[in-house]
Amino acid sequence: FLQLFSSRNRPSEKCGVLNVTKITENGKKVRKNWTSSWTVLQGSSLLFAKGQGGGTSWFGGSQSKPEFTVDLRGGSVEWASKDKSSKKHVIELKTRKGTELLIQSEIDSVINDWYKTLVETVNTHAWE
Ligand code: I3S
Repeated sequence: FLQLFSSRNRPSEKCGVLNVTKITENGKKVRKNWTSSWTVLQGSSLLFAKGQGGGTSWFGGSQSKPEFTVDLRGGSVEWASKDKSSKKHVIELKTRKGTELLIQSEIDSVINDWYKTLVETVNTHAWE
């Protein structure tokens, strides 16, 4: 995981801290559980590692293992409708396998950048 982070920044790579929750897993609705996650996009994979209280002690430690990964190929990205969350700046990600995630940041520019990058990623890898 650290290797991913320290590798050269190609356009298909991006990382940062986002608020994340699953809302559906394999087509089944799951309970929301917003957590702050270190998020890394590499190619068509989006990796999440759980943060701890906003600190950085997990970084580089045993907890820097990805918590979960989603494959964006064949998935979709859109701004979440109001009924999905009361939060501002929420993106809804759907994977081909029927997992739905919400990702959010309080910071406009951060979430807008992620939106652009994720849309590009889905478009680039749509037919693989
Ligand atoms: O879509 P919901 O059910 O209103 O989502 C809220 C709940 O998940 C809530 O937790 P509880 O499961 O303890 O009720 C969360 O604290 C809220 O953040 C969720 O709503 P938002 O609108 O923040 O996504």
